Amino acid sequence: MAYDYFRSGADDERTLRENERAFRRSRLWPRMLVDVARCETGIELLGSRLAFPVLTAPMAYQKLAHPDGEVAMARAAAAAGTIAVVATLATTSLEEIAAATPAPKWFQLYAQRDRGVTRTLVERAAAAGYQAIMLTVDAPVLGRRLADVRNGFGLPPGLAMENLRVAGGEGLTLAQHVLSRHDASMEWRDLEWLRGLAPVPLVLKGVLRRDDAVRAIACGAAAILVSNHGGRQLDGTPASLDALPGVIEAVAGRVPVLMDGGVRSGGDVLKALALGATAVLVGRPLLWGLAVGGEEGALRVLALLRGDLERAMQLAGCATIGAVTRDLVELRA
Ligand code: FNR
Ligand code: LAC
Repeated sequence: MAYDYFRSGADDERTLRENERAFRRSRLWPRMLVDVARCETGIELLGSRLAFPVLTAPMAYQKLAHPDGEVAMARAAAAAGTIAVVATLATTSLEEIAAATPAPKWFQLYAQRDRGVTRTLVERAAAAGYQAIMLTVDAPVLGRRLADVRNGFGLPPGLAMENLRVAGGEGLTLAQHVLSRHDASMEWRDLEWLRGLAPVPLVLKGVLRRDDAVRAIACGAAAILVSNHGGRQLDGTPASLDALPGVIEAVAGRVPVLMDGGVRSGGDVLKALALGATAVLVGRPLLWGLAVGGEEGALRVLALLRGDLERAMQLAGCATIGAVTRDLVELRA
């Protein structure tokens, strides 16, 4: 049941497949005879220094993968020198995760129907030192994941959505939980209210369209995450990699643009960066690492990605992230 939940995409899983395929279709055009004896993968993002441009994606219910759950994931991110994005639907409270490591973290927000609950979540995250609020905008309702429907998937007894103090075993499926709690009425104009709740930057997760990206900036977003939720929401959307260039063009450098969906290797990271992304997020591979080896397992996945990126950069003739230019990648339909 847990494996099905982690792996699945919505409906026919076309978008889920496309995310990885888009990376496989695209090509790298390496530059030769560049001094890459030293390679520097570090970046700056919203005031934080990252050892390499890969963040851990917010994912619900991480104690389903390993008893150490979100704490292990956050510690792995810290040890790797990057930022963990902690989910509203975590099975560990945001305060406990914050206490587990002093490294910078962001909080992923699902806006709740009860605005008082949303307000409290944002205030708690800010008080606990989270450095950005990442509002997920692609899930007013939950996508239909057929395996989860068959399994009647919900949080099992013994675990709880600790940030919301909702226990598992209450008989609600995840889809029912989302339907009863998430605010499906949220609109652009509500972002002003949200931004007023705490003085932390707001990042919008789940933007695919150019016009939405422009609107996000007009509403004060400090960064935009191009994402189709790992193919778990609306099936039939383009691969994140294919949506990226349009958003990059529309944003025109005004705010950092991040992407996630299908990133599985250092070459994939390089491709996203070449198209203009400032950083990428990785989802499922980290859950597999977490399931196999807890904190060490998740850290191993991050270390593999970092080493892989460094090698890809050197082989492509890039000694720094700044040297990763648009001409290095060719997108193919
Ligand atoms: C997610 N994702 C997600 N996103 C979010 O904003 N809030 C959430 O609670 C979750 N939960 C979640 C659970 C699981 C099991 C998965 C696999 C994904 C989406 C996630 O943040 C990210 O967008 C994708 O996972 C990226 O795609 P890849 O790297 O998994 O291909
Ligand atoms: C998911 C949610 C909860 O993708 O965002 O399962």
